[in-house]
Order: sequence, then structure tokens, then C-alpha cells
Amino acid sequence: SFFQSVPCTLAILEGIHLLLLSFVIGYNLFLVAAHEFGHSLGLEHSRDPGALMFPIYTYTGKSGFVLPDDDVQGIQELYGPGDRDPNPKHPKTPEKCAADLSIDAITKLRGEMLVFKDRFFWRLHPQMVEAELVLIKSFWPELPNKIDAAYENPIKDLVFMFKGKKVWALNGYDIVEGFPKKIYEMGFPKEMKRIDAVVHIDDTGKTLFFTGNKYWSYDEETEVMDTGYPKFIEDEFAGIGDRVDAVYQRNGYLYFFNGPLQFEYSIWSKRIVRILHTNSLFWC
Ligand SMILES: [Ca+2]
Ligand SMILES: [Zn+2]
Repeated sequence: SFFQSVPCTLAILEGIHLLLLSFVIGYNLFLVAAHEFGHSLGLEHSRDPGALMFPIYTYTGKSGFVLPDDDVQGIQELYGPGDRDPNPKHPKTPEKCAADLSIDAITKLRGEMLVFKDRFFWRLHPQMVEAELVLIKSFWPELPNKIDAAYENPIKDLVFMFKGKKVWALNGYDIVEGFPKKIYEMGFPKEMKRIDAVVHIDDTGKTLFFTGNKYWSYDEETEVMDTGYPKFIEDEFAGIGDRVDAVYQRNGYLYFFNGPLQFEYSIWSKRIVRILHTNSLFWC
């Protein structure tokens, strides 16, 4: 009868709803289940934000899951190491004070500094001594891991992030509509594969892009690449090496990162003033 079929139809609809939901968030459910399974094996919460047993759950993308190193250490403490590891490449969480620390990208964001490394970035707040390490995906789930380069345009109040041939514009937590775009739309040659590092110079309104041993200058006001570029890095910024991992600007200085070293370059006197360790960013 009619009255009997109503709950049944609802049940079917609910079932379809759950099925659709599990398609959409299926991978997340797997991670939640894996975290709970970790508890049932005796693991407690980890302070490592890269660990499965970190108490705050973050969507980490659709790629295959590999158990992070911190969880492997935890389980081996309880049960001892096994004979053979089927997948020995467990992602490690970077340590900010490692002597050989290198970074992927660095940018300001509304008064903070963001320092990117692998799946993570450190937030350095001027009022805080200790940098906070967070997953990129916990802020911007749509962004890829291992960012190539990033810069802030404080006038537009936007941060631009680069990976391969793509660029994302971010307004706080939101990706600006129409992004990601292709970097050749900014005026780079179509065959250019990536940008190594980028910095915005507040005083001139120019943004400098570093790729390989060359750099480009982009005018933010006209949104056009300046003529006469690319130029060789070595010709303008002598002594910083022929590649740049990351760069930022502060108080009239550019800080170029190359592996475990950073070069403090005076824009005014056009020379290197100091050479520092990369990890001195974190007062190590
Ligand atoms: Ca880089
Ligand atoms: Zn838990």
C-alpha cells in the first residue's frame, strides 16, 4: 500500500545518498578507518602533523597512501621491526633545524612568513618564536604538494603559487575564480616547464621570476612581462649561484636560498651582505 512504500522509498533514497557520499569521500573514510585501526593496534596520537595518528584529520589527495615514517616508528616500538618492508619509502616530516635544511618556496602572507617544504609549510608569525608546521592540504585542499614558488602581491592582497606550468591565485583560504591558469598566459614561453623562485619588490611594483640560470621581470600594474628579459642571474645578482630554490624580500634586502645556504643581498648596494644557513629562518 501507499503508506508502507513511503519509508521504503526513503530508505532507498538514503541508501543512494550514502552511496554517493562514499564515492565522494571514499578516500577520506579510508584514512579515518586507518587512523582508528592504528588506535586499536595500540598507537596513541602523534604530535607530528605529517603522521596518520595526528589528531586533526586532513584530506591528503587521491594519490596512493603510504604510511608516514612517524607511524612506522610508533608501530615498530610496540611490535618490533618486521622482516621485510613492502614499501620502504615512508614520507618523513621535515625538521626545521636540520643542518642541511633546504626549502621549496617562501612567501609573506598578511604579515606572516610561509616556508614551504614537501607536503608542509611552516607559519612564522612575527609575534611567535616557534614556527608552526602544517600540511599544505589543511589550508588549501586543491593545491598540489611540493610547491615550486610563491609570492604575495600586497596591493592586490593575493598570494600566487606555482607548480609546473600552473599558477594559483589565493585570497586567504580561497582560490580565486579562473585559477589555476597556465604560466604562459603571464607571458612566459610555452615550453617553460616551471618557475624555481619568485619575489615581489614592493618599492618598484615588479615581480622577479627565477628559472634555471635566468630571471624575468613582470610589471604588476600593467600585468605585462618587461622587455629585455630573461637576463642571466649571475649578471645582476653576482655570487648567489646559478640557481635559486626560493627568495623573499625584507627591509630592502633579498634573501636567496640555495640548498642549505641563504644569501642576504642588498637591493640598494647591489651586493651580498651576509651568507646564512637556511635554517637560521627558524632561529636554530
Ligand atoms: Ca623552488
Ligand atoms: Zn585518534
